[in-house]
Amino acid sequence: MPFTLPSLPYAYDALQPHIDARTMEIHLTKHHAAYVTNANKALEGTAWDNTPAEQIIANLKDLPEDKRAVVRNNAGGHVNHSMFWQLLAPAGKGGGGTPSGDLADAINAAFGSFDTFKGQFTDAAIKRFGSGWAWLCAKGGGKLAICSTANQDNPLMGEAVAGCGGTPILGLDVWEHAYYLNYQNRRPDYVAAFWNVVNWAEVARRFKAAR
Ligand code: MN3
Repeated sequence: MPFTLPSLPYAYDALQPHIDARTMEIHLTKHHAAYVTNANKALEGTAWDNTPAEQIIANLKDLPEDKRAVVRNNAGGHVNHSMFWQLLAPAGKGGGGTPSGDLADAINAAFGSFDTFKGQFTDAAIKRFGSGWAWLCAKGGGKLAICSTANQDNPLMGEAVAGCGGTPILGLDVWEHAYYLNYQNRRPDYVAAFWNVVNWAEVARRFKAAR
C-alpha cells in the first residue's frame, strides 16, 4: 500500500504563536506531501511497495542502488514528518512543560538535569549546518542520547548511514521551511519556541515502546 499523508492531530493554527498556521499548512501539504509522492513513485511496483516506511529506511542497503538516494530522502522525510506532527501539541494543552516519570528519570540519568538536556538538544539543533534534524534517541537499555542528522536522515537508518543511531523519541525539524515564514533566519528563536509545544506524553510513549 502506498504511503499516505497523515492529517495533523490539531488545527494548523493550534501551535500559534510558537509555530504559525501558514507554516504548518505549507509544511504538511507541500513539503511532507512531496516526500510521500516521491517515495511512492520510487517504490511503485517494487518488492517494497507494501513495507512500512520505518522498515525500509532501516534497511536502505537492501534497495537497488538507483533507488537508494531517493528513498533515503523521501521515505526518510515521510517517517520524520509523520513523527514530528505527533510530537507537537498546543502550548498548555498537552504541549510544553517538562517530562515526568520514567522519561524524566532517564533524562536526569543521562544528562544530569532537564535544563542540561534542553541546552544540549538546543545546541544540536542550532549547530546542525544546513538542513536536518535534532534527535533524542533511546539506545540499548533505555539510555538516552542526543544527536543530529543531515537532510531527511533518521537515526533508524543506523549510525553508519545517518551518523547517528538508536530509536528516536523526540525530533526537531531544523530545515528552513519549518520556520522561515515566522522566524526568517532566526533558527535559535524557533528552537526556543519549540519547547512550548513539545508533547511530552508522546515522547514518553515512544520511550516506553523503545525500551
Ligand atoms: Mn520539514
